[in-house]
Amino acid sequence: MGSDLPTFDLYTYFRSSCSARLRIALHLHGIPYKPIFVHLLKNEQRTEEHRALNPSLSVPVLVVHKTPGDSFAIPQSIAALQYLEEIIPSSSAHYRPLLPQNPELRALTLTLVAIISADVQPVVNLRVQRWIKELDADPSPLCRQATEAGFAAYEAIASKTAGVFSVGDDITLADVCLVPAAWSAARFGVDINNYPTIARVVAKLEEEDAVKKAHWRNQPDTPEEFRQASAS
Ligand SMILES: N[C@@H](CCC(=O)N[C@@H](CS)C(=O)NCC(=O)O)C(=O)O
Repeated sequence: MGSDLPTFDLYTYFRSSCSARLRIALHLHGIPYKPIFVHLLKNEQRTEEHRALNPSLSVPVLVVHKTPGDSFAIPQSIAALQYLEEIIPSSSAHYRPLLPQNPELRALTLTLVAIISADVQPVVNLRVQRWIKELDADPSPLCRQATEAGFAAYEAIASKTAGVFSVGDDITLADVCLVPAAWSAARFGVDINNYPTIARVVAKLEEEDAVKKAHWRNQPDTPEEFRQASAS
């Protein structure tokens, strides 16, 4: 990495869609990071050590080392994505804006980001699925329904804004959030082909090296049985 940026640690879990947003963005920028693995099924997000870093008891957390001895943590994925947008100077080799300059397109990009990050993911999150199971109910129908409702909204907007990607022909933060949501959707039995713009854009995104590197099947903490060269 060039000397123009801080160094980064990323608290991540292979199957976390929110962590995948950061992995994709960091790879798109070509910024190396040190992954620190938090096993969600083993409740490592609920330790006192993790609470001190992230009171929301979740991943990702992006830790920014500005100078030796001067670090801070960003414990929300969208805030971390936005931070990266703001600190990388246009003179940097890592500069690759993921938010359009045009205010209208930027607003539409952030609308798509919010559909995934505020309307869909919180409903399908691990802790919500666990709460539903505690009521002796099956969380799968709710996960599918919340994803389908969010994808219908995303499709309605992206069908008007998309070029090669969700908004125009450049990858934006909308795409960074969409592709991990599509991986989760597959687990919930959602047929992505019901959303033609989403299906087309996700297929294109999956050709990107940054997305391949960030894929949940390709992480150092991915268990052996999930490792596969080309699966969703
Ligand atoms: N709004 C948060 C959501 C983070 C979140 O829910 N992360 C999930 C993984 S995608 C998590 O850590 N879940 C652990 C749990 O629910 O116990 C963000 O965007 O960072």
